[in-house]
Amino acid sequence: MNKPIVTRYQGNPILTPQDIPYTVATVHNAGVVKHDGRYVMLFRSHRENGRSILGLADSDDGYRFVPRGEPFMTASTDGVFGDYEAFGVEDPRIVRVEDEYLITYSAYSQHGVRIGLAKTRDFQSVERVALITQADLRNVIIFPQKFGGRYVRLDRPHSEISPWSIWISYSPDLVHWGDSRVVMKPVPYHWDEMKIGPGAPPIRTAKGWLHIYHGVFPTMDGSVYRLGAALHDLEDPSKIIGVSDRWILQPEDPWEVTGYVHNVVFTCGAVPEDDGTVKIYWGGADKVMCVGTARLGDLVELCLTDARPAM
Ligand code: BMA
Repeated sequence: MNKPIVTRYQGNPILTPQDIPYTVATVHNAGVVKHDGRYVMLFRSHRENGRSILGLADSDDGYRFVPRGEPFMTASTDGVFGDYEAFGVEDPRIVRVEDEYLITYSAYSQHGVRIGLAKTRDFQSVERVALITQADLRNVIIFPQKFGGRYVRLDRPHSEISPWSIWISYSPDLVHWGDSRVVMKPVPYHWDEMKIGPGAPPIRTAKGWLHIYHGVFPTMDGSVYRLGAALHDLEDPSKIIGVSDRWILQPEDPWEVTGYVHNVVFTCGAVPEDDGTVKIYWGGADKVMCVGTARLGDLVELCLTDARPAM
């Protein structure tokens, strides 16, 4: 067997529904960033009506998180956000661009799923900015810097003709997006053959932008969600340098194999550390939060030396 790329934290799961001071059925798919030297986790929770809200937890070490007393974002009831968030808010990603944190989240309603963009500077208050996609688009991650004066994101439109694939789009103002192109597709008869989607916001390394994504494989016993790694060009992120042929994490621990949805590891956040490691956060079986560490160099190396085609 290959040496594991991700070392699971011994204390997993690090956050569960029982830890939350308000009633939730799940704690999963969290975006995580370091803010003022502390870790902030924005997690998704199903309420007992099956609709999702976002809650916050704080940590000094990235492993032991203390949840706050109230949810941070619940479905808006006002204006255009109210129209498109009626079924809840899900799967937040957080990225720092200049001096603001941008939060992209799935907004569900009877009109389908769209992506909302919100901003915060302090994780005390939050301001909704715009709905930045039409329907049936999920998993938007924004790069932490601009390219040629434009913001860049990876996104994942849904299509009946082509399997769910990863696209890139550009914006002058975070609100209007375009110049979209497909950059990466599932590979037939491969662990990610059914669909792929952006995972954690890309991390800058000397050899390229490292993107940890999720891939799905269909089985007779339901779908399996795993994590993989891709490397994008530093100057032109629409160019993929390499995609690891191997997955980097699959459901193995009991709380990854069994939960709200079985056999799922799903990431929305990863935090690079000064020592060359990265803390990867993932939801286990859509029910609990887990963390593990990997060496950024090992992930980059996999993309460069053991690569499958991007498309
Ligand atoms: C996807 C999304 C994720 C979830 C995953 C596994 O379609 O709904 O939020 O983690 O399925 O259930």
